[in-house]
Amino acid sequence: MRLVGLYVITEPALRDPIEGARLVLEGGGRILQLRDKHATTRQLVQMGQELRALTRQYGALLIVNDRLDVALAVEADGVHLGQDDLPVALARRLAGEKFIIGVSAETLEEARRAEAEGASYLGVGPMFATATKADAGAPIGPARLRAIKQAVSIPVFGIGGITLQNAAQVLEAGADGICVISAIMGAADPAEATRQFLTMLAQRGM
Ligand code: TZP
Ligand code: MG
Repeated sequence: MRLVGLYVITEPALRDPIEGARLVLEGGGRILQLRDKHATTRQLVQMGQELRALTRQYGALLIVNDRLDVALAVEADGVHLGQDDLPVALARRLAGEKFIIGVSAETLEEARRAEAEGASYLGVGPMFATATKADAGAPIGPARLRAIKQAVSIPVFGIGGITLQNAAQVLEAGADGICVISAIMGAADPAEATRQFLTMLAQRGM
């Protein structure tokens, strides 16, 4: 499965991750990330195993945030690493060539280094103001994504404050896809919100 289009991330403060994931999958979402900053390792493994079974049913990708050990333990498709997490080159050595390794990058330098160390895709943001990640910092905007996209050859996803209304700005900057938390997990009907994002992407040929 290609790393493009809609990438939806769980957030337990907004919705139970398993229930949220089920609704996203029902709505057609095919890239899912397990993200829970407060869960214990055991809880992450438990949720990861449930999400692995669910994503398999739908032929969807499962990525685990922060934790390569948990990602490998639950047989996820990949891991997403921030700049303070396991170094990318080390993760690549441990996980092998086929494993998906996503990396958060805010600057051109971080983006180029992540690619050189073996990243599979980049998450670039925050595109816009977001209340979902307390330490997200000031928005870097679609213009930075455009510059990063021109500097690397791996897929680039925009993240942070992305809604149905502003997603076009991110896509017009050259993003291969968009990562969404609150506009889907915080929606009254996450399955319908997922469908709306997928329709918008399809209208752009994605
Ligand atoms: N990384 C950068 S911004 C962000 C993360 C995890 C939060 C994105 O959440 P939302 O609700 O889509 O703004
Ligand atoms: Mg992280």
